Amino acid sequence: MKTALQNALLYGICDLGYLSLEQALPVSRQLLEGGAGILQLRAKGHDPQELLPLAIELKALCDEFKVPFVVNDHIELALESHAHALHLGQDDGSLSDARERLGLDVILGRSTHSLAQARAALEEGADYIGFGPLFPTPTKKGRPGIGLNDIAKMQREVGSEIPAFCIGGIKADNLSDVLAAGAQRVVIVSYLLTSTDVCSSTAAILKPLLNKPTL
Ligand code: 3NM
Repeated sequence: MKTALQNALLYGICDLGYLSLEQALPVSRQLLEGGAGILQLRAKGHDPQELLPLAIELKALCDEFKVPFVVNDHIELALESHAHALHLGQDDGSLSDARERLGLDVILGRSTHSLAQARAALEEGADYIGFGPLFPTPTKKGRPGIGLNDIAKMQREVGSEIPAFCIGGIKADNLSDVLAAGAQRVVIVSYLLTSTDVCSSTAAILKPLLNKPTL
């Protein structure tokens, strides 16, 4: 799955803040059919034990599409669902502890909110990073946008070593600015999950990502 991670340009999230449990699986399928190259289960405020059946279904879906399935925050849920990856925020514990419990094959991702944090995540052994939020976003309330100025530098220093996904407030009408600032890969949550046709919107977002120049 580490090769599939290298190929992923668009990171989709099955976020239970936007989707009901019933919608989670069919909408995730639409994200993957549209070309998302990696999929995360994000379920803030949910009891992780109750998420196990969904996590197992999403893992099987991701296996079908040969893309990594990522569990956000919950290491036990990642273990029990045999997820390909675990994503940890800045305050969610050390990557080396997670590595010890999950083994060398599991992909570990880290959220970063500055150039310094992006460098530190590379240093501590992250397999990929999120970098943002670029813009303020209702999906992660209360955080200022970090803007576009550091993307090119982050991309050169960190994104040349491990996949770096820009995140936060990205949608169709600002994607060209984000790409012009140097982004190579993006995570998009609310714009895709609130779209009337998730599969077509995902495919439309993927298109310029496939055609962008590399730095
Ligand atoms: N993490 P949307 S921003 C889940 O900066 C998340 O670490 C962020 O959702 C970070 O595409 C974010 O709806 C929300 O803005 C992304």
